Amino acid sequence: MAIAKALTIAGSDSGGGAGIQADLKTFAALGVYGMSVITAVTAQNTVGVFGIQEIDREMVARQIDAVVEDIGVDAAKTGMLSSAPIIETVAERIRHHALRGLVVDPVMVAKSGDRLLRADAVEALKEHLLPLALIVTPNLPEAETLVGHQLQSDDDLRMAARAIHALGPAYVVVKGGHRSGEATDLVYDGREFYELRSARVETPHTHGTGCTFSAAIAAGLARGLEPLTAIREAKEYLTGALAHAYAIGRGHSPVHHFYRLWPA
Ligand code: PXL
Repeated sequence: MAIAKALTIAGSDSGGGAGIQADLKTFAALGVYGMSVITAVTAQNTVGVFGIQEIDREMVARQIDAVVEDIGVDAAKTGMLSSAPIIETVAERIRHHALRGLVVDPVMVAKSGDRLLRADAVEALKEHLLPLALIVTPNLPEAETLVGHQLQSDDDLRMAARAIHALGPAYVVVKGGHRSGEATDLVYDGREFYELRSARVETPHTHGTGCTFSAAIAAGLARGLEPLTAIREAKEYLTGALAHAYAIGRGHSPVHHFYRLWPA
């Protein structure tokens, strides 16, 4: 059987724990051929982000064209997109190539608190990219930004999932990592709600968790899994990667992408 191929369209994390680097490690760990379109380069480590340089939109488009026209893409994810022009370019190329199986991780802020999406680009994300998404994976603060108000109760979360679903994605996953107690993810497919539960892993090493989760979903989709199965398997993979995270650097270290292959 031909190997499944997944693409990440995201920012580079020089520290190797988030962004493109986390995505490619996740694809490799899950047995999928990985490709990357870089939207921005960050100078970053486990402590913080020390510089961001965006890639010209023409160069972003050329990277997408190059991999799609030769290698092919079974599923894709987007991560850090940085600006409205980059979002518009990515959305236009995704439509042009009729890419399917798109997971949108609406990355806004790094673990260190540094902005990865310009404030004026949130509208572009909602208008141009979310309508193309099969699955969108906001954390709690991202869901609040997408709907424009704070979310507290379980009812608030369900209302938000409905509102985000109305923007276009077939599946909305509101991640539980920023909530208190169990790390319960709320999934909405336009008809039903599913609560995916897992015990919270107590670790300071959470750099790149969102990137890893959305990349793992894309890997599952590339391998032909149904969306809900891909989401469940990604959560299981991420929980293990968090449980096996090891310290590297002085700040928030990354998860252990290869915990199923070698001990840290
Ligand atoms: O986890 C969000 C994220 C996405 N992309 C890049 C990042 C981060 C978080 O640090 O650095 C490049």
